[in-house]
Amino acid sequence: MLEILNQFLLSGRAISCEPYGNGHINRTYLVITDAGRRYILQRINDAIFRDVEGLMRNIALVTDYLRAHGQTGRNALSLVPTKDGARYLHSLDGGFYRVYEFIEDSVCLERAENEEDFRQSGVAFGEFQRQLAEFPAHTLTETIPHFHDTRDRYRLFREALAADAFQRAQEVQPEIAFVLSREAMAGSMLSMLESGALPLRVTHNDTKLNNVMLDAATRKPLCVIDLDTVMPGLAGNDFGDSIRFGASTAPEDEQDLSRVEMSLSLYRAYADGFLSACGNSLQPAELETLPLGAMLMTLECGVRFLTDYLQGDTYFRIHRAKHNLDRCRTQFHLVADMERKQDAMLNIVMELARNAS
Ligand code: ADP
Ligand code: GN1
Ligand code: MG
Repeated sequence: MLEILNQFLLSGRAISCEPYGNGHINRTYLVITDAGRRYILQRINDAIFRDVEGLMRNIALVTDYLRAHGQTGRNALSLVPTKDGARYLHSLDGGFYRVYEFIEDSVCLERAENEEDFRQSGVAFGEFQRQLAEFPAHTLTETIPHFHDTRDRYRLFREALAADAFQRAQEVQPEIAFVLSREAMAGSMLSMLESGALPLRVTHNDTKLNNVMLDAATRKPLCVIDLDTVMPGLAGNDFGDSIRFGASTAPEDEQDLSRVEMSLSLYRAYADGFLSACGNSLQPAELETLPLGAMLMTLECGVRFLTDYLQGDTYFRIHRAKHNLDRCRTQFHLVADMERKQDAMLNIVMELARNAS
């Protein structure tokens, strides 16, 4: 690793490089130099992101745009170039590496410790949405085609089920039934996009709480990170993925399902932050689909975990046997809970949107 780091324009010489964070996709390391500077090194998962050049161009375009529009210092991710002036390194070991400035004096949460932190993460993603409202979407590469195409996720699930390459289908019959009974819902938002009822926006597409940095002292948002999936998408999906992860009362891989619930007060806190930051820029049809976005993103994520389980855990990094199955079960438990709470979810959005306008 130190050899790889030596090819980036760091301030000082790297003296340590340790695995860092809880991402499921890339490999992330915290780097410290003898000049006392810290950096984030990432090995990009090029099995998942097939077009690394396009991906890194996206990140440069978005971060340059944010900086040009006033997001300086800790308010935007900063790529550190290689000594050759490139945005990333294609190393001799075959890996693709990038380095970011470490965002100092910040916190990155796996769980909402309180409602206010979760509200502030809503502000961060709402601002992100608003800041990129005029961004030329056509300049972005689609880094993972059909990423939040829930219909297509169902197609891939059916393929994995038919193949059942690891003979795991038998043990997950209740989960399979859960997926199949909700297929009608899968295409609902995309159909609205296709009919012109919903606009396409530049969205983040991975709005987990641990993709937001808050200032450690003020607990106010600094910036949004993990820009690998910034692509044209739906506002409801970005809102929904935040709720999926952050409004749950338990971690994504909780094994005791009695602890897993979609908290309406966390939901309200997030919706409040998100809408206060971007509310006026959303169309009425988008507002109405925010609760549906939460259900769909949670269903889709559960389907993805289950598909990966059926396929032998090749996509999401696992840390124990059946990890993806545990993750899938929390997601379906949350979907069922959201189905019961959908009227309340819609009322909250409508009430907050009225107050914001
Ligand atoms: P993944 O795609 O694998 O989720 P992320 O880009 O989200 O990777 O990074 C993983 C974790 O590393 C984040 O959740 C955060 O804790 C930390 N991290 C990433 N970039 C930075 C940064 N620039 N400064 C500080 N911490 C960071
Ligand atoms: C992955 O990269 P990370 O850990 O932030 C995944 C998301 C899933 C999430 C589930 C590129 O996010 O789509 O919602 O895991 N990212 C990709 O925790 O597939
Ligand atoms: Mg992440």
